[in-house]
Amino acid sequence: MKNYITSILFFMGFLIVPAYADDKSKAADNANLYIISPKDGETVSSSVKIVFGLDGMGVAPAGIKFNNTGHHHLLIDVAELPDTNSPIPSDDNHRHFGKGQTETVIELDQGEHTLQLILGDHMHIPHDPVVISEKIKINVEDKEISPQEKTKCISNGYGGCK
Ligand SMILES: [Cu+2]
Repeated sequence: MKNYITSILFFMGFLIVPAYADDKSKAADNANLYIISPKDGETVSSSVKIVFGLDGMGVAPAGIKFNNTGHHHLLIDVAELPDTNSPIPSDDNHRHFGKGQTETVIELDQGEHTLQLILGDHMHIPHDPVVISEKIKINVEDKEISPQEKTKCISNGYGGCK
């Protein structure tokens, strides 16, 4: 009788534990996600161009289920990773690139910011194991004004732009 109950418990445990793990999209063994630009510690202007790097896997738009692919998610100033068994949240700090983009330009306030990339599958759920980049820190300074813009401001009689 005791054996019987043990077997049932064992069997139930077997059913419950791997259930979600099996559903997750598998990452390629050699997957490597990284931020090409800006560099860690770089000082940039408030319009920041960010270039995503991914080796060992491919990029596919959201909704397209294809082995060894995913789409980029940019985590801006995210201190604590969201639950990696659920779809990545979508807000100002968690940006999705569901069309398969591999770069973007974002506006950031002056000061220090962190950037990190995480790959999500067709359902926006991180892979197993999670494909994530190192977190980099950048420093954002005042927006630079282009020479053309400066000339325009001077010719408008403002004596230059602030
Ligand atoms: Cu997504």
